[in-house]
Amino acid sequence: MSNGILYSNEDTIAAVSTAYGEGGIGIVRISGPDSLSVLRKLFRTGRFSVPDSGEENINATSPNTDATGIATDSSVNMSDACDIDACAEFESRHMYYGHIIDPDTGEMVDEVLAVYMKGPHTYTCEDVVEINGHGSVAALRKILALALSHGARMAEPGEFTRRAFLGGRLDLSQAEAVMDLIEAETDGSLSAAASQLSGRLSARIHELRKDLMDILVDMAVNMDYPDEDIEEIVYGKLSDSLKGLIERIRVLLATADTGRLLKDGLKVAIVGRPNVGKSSLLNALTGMERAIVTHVPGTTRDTITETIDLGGIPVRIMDTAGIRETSDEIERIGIERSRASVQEADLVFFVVDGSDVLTEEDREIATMLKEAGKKTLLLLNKQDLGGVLTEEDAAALLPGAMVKLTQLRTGAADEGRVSEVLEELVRGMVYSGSVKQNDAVMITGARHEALLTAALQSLTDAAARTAEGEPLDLIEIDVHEAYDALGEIIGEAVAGDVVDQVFARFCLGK
Ligand SMILES: Nc1nc2c(ncn2[C@@H]2O[C@H](COP(=O)(O)OP(=O)(O)OP(=O)(O)O)[C@@H](O)[C@H]2O)c(=O)[nH]1
Ligand SMILES: [Mg+2]
Repeated sequence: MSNGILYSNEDTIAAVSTAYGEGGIGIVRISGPDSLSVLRKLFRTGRFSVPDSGEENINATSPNTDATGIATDSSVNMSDACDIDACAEFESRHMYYGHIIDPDTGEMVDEVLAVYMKGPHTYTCEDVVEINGHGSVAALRKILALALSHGARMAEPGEFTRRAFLGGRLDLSQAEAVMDLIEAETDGSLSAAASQLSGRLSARIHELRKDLMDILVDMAVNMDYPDEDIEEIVYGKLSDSLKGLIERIRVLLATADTGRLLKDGLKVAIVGRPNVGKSSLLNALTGMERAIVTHVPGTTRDTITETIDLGGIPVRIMDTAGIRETSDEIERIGIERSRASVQEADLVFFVVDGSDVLTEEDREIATMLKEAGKKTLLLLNKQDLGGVLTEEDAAALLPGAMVKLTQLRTGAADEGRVSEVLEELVRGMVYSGSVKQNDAVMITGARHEALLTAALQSLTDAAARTAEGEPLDLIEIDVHEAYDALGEIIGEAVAGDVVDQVFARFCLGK
């Protein structure tokens, strides 16, 4: 493997699978053949009581007596807890109440619920144990450390999902969807990831590959038993099939722009000269007092970024320092950042004071935006003070930009509507009219897009060769390339380093 890690399914891995930090619960996950034996060494069922407390305390029970996971009236004391063989059979998929005990010291680490899931119908296709402890960083670390010193090794990032892939439960595109799902920030990103995880993209790829295989078989037959009389029919049929497949791949690829937006979101830079209402716009969009707003020009010095959900698309909004000539060192650096954020942005909100005449600064910013060639929405703000600038002025300032009249003064009556208007606008700008978010199979990954593009190219070459009447064995090479490229999307016959790259994105514990 390219990163030097030897992946083997024969060992047992463990990791904290919930986010590090304080939480109601936290989960240590263990997967592999020794999962249950690790659990047995650490876990004692029933209530835990301190020895010599005067209570009746030695009554370790088999977990079977409490298959519902509800606390029983059994209890164990520390010395009993050290008796590692005292835990009897665990029934698969039953939750057991008990404690994690350090077998070496008898120390009670955490009160937990533990579940053992026998493979292969588990997340990893292996025996899996999950220990639900309190979400304390220290306790989770300790439970993990105990698991590691009693038969498990630390999981690599993404290794649980990698095992699901190697076990054949998920194909590569579904494994990628797991990470997309974890990272999803909006309903839109979530449903795109969930659809991919459910295998809708995989199914579409399988259909395409099946049809390509039919073509390859037909071609092979005709190559083996060439029949001059039907040559025209063979080429005609081949040409039709290729055209159909090319069209279907095109339709799929057409979803890539929307898919990418749903997954990666959209970056929007708010720019303008000082005091026009940029921070007021950020606050209106986020619905909170995120940035300081004052009447003093030059209030915002640094770039402030906040993510919001606009119509299902995660939108990262960057409020920037007002752009002007300045001798102030800090402000100057802030303005450099404003310019940089324009370069980074997919979309620019350019705010001008619509109640005032245009200034030289407005024109300079407009020139910068023209040069950057970014899609821009021009907001003529402060309409409540009386509109001085007209839509014609705006069109002259930045030809091609969309224009909106706004009033963003805090507390102004229509402040809330700004986000609605902008949402409508962002949707209109980014969704290519024909794509419906919910019912289409969507391409959300750059890797998938590149492979589909490669397949499309190979098939286009094949179609051109067919039209030229070139020999079938040449055409076959192109069709085969397309077949392989599509296979790589779902992880069929892919090289180990591709798999490594896919799982390198994953977090620990997944
Ligand atoms: N009357 C009126 N005042 C507004 C409107 N929008 C913003 N303001 C006011 O204009 C002033 C500047 O607003 P900010 O949002 O801080 O402007 P900015 O563009 O972020 O300014 P800098 O950070 O200095 O570049 C504040 O006093 C706002 O309340 C508006 O639509 N109408
Ligand atoms: Mg500001």
